[in-house]
Amino acid sequence: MLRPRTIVRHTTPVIERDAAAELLRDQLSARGLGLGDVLAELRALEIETPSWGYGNSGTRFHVYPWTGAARTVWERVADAGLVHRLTGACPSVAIHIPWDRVDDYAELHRYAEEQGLRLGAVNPNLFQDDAYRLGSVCHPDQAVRRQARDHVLECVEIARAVGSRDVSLWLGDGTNYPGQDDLRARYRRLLEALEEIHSALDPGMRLLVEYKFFEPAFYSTDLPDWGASLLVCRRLGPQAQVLVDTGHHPQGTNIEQIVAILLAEGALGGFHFNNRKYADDDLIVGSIEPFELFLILNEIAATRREPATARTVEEIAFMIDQSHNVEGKIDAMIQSVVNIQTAWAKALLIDRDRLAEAQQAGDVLGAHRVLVDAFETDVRPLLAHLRVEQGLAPDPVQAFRDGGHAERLAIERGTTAVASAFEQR
Ligand code: PSV
Ligand code: MN
Repeated sequence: MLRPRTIVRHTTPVIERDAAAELLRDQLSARGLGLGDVLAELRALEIETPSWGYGNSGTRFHVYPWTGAARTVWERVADAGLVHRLTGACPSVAIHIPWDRVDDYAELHRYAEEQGLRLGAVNPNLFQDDAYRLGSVCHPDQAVRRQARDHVLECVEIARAVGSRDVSLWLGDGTNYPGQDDLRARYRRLLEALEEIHSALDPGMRLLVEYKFFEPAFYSTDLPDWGASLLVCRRLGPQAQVLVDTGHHPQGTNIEQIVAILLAEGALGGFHFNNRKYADDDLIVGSIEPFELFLILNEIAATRREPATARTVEEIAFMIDQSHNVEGKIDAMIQSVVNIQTAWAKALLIDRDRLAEAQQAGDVLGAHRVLVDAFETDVRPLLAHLRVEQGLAPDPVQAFRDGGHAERLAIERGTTAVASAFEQR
């Protein structure tokens, strides 16, 4: 039974806010952590947002245009700049070519800098040309393979021109029916193309190899899982690393274990964070499975200081890859950033000594409770503290909503009629 609710309206008295701060300090010191150290770790987390998350997008059924949504690459970069100004945590924006193609990349680079941003990962598009009906770099026709490879090489050039470290590769390649193509031949074609692309990278640049188990192909996918990506990366060399998109696994997959193994192998290059309920839903990060997000970030937090994994952890690209179909773009992006920061803060609060002791003693429930204890800690005061200390509003989603940004963008940009989901992403 639920008792009837009594609604009490009050503003939080200072004494209660101080009590929250006290509680937080107690919680930290009980775990042997200092507030300053935790804040430093929180400040260190940089999240890259995707240009394509700021434009209109939809499903194959319909695209609902959002008033004020970005229409050009310049507007997408401007929106990413606004997200960074409100969160203090998103200093780079990923671009997708040709969606973000411009004549002068030096100008785009300068424009991003004016917005307080770097241009981040460059994403080739190997799934939208008519020529790619049977695949891109795995296509049976050598001319199509060459077209695909040349496009990725163009992206390497763009990355070079804008000072970006990463080219982030996802293929839509695969087959729809058994017998449609020779699976081993497709794998050979894949390796051949990626070897050439990898050898075009400058020292310090990386090729991030993303996998996905289905879609748009439904029988076989040429890079279906982390194992295939890792095998390919191993063939290519240390400048190739695996990219984990959290929406790209079958239901029930233990993603945090994949992350743990890739970390141990020094092969985790980055994430595409989003959330899913059924397929590759590209929903707001942490909106459906916040515990999963916490467990993924736990693996990162646990290994960030270990000599064997510290270097890999330092270089991980924490990127968001989501599209907003029925909600606004910018506040939803900020919500994703907040959810990642929340999960990261909780992961930092795990009492690692107690956890190790319980694990060593075979105390199954005890070990589990250490994780749950951190997950259930209210880290909102901690994150609010972090933001206020950086001169930001304590709640960046609210700051966006109160700041008149949506209204201003609606006046400046209006509503854009859109043709199809992918054309506008
Ligand atoms: C494919 O589903 C994907 O996750 C890849 O990262 C693409 O680049 C992106 O989505 C396109 O929206
Ligand atoms: Mn992705």
